[in-house]
Amino acid sequence: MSLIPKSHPRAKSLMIREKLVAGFEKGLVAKEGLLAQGRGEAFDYLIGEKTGKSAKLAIKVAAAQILLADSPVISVNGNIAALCPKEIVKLAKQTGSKIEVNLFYENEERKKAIVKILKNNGASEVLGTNPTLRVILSGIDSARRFVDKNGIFLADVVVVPLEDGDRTLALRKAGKTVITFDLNPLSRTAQTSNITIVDNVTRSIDLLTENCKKLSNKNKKTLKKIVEDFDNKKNLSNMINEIKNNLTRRSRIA
Ligand code: PTJ
Repeated sequence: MSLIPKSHPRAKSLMIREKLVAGFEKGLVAKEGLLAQGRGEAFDYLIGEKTGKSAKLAIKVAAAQILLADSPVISVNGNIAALCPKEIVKLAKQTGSKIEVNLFYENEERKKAIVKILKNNGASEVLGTNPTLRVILSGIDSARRFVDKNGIFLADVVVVPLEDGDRTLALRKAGKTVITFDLNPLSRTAQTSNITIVDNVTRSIDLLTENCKKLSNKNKKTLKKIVEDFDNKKNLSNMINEIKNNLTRRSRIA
């Protein structure tokens, strides 16, 4: 049972933290994942802990891009498995995407725990665990280089929530379109992805699924136009302005 009173002004943020700590205790999250959460929380504070205009636009474009994909894959790490396993499976089912476990801090036990929680939440198949299908994605030194031959290796569009910059770049070099969730608009991941959703993944993952559902009856031409009209760099710059305006508003109150 949660020890956080619902009336606490920072209840939502503290509950997300609790989820991650519970995920750590269940063997899903790396120790470093707790630090990554802290980094995210700081940026979430700066964006006002809400899904801003730029994030909403990126979500719509990401949805169009996933619907246009021939072979979309959602990459899952420890933090994502702890924070939103049910929502990941829902997105995968809505879009026909494959799910692949891919870890920065490789650990077989943790991988098994992640697969288990995804399956408990309805995933029929989780890639990234069969050693005979393991291939190397060049340009990465971390364990993230090991990918599934039928998953990320083959994918044209890869959703990589909470990522590290090296792999984003390697995926781009391998010709893949990369969609990421990252609360830090200045991170290498945010800056090198094709579509960056600067928002807390726990707030926006369902919005992405809803947008996929809403756009699923649109024709290819309409979806392509949504993607082609989008400029990630410009959107990130708008996002930074949203943070600036938020801080200016707060400095007036203080
Ligand atoms: O489970 P593993 O072994 O694959 O490890 C996963 C972590 C997250 C530990 C690993 O990928 C890592 O070290 O990530 P970084 O380099 O710390 O980057 C994490 C990024 O995610 C940072 O830019 C954070 O601001 C951002 N972030 C943290 N929590 C959230 C988030 N973005 C969106 N939603 C969040 N809840």
